[in-house]
Amino acid sequence: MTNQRDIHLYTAPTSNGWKPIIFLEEAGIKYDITSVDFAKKEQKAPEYLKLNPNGRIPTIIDRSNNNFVVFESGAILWYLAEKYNKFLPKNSDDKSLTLQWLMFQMANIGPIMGQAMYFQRIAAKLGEQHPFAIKRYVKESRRLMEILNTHLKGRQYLVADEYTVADIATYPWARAYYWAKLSVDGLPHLNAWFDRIDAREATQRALEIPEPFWAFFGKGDIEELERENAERFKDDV
Ligand SMILES: N[C@@H](CCC(=O)N[C@@H](CS)C(=O)NCC(=O)O)C(=O)O
Repeated sequence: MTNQRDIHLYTAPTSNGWKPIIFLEEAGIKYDITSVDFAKKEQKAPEYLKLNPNGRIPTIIDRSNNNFVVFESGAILWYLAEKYNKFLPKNSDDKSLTLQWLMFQMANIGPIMGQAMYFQRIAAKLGEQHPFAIKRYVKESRRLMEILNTHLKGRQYLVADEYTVADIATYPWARAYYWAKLSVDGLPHLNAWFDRIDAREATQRALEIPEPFWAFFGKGDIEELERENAERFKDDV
């Protein structure tokens, strides 16, 4: 007899790291979790690189499928959606739309907002000032938020008025606009979508696993959290 659960998740409290947690909490699936400590560079350890060659979180191992490993948060969400038959529309066009918005998050919102966050909250804090990069990434991030806002007009969720993996991927990024020093003023449909997802208990519970990082959402001692977070990346400069 073993108490091991099917899914073993390696993650950390970040926008990408929360995606599989949101899925699993929403779907009511029990899972094992290993919190990866960036301060100790655990994401770059040789053992971890065998699971995730990119040296980043999240990663899952599916013990019920010959320890099949999945890395890249979008691929993890898709794998879980197919495995558990949740948060993925049945209709093939809606399924394609879900993949399109998931790709939009993975290829645009994540990388661009991630750089807006990095240059302002990490590089600047470590003494690297790059105003042009900041201007570019914040402007691009705002443009991406405007695209979401336009698309969400008259819609409850990104696709087919149901909560899908596209919402699950996009929310922990877009909702962290504070950390990217990005204004979402004047974007009523995006803000209404935030309110709708903020009201989902399982999603909010997920944001406290493996531990909260409230600074992403403008709460807590921002100065201290910013300092602590930047410290983890001090070898970058
Ligand atoms: N495209 C990857 C990006 C993963 C990623 O950048 N993860 C960040 C946290 S949000 C990370 O592990 N950072 C640690 C590092 O850069 O060493 C995914 O979506 O899984």
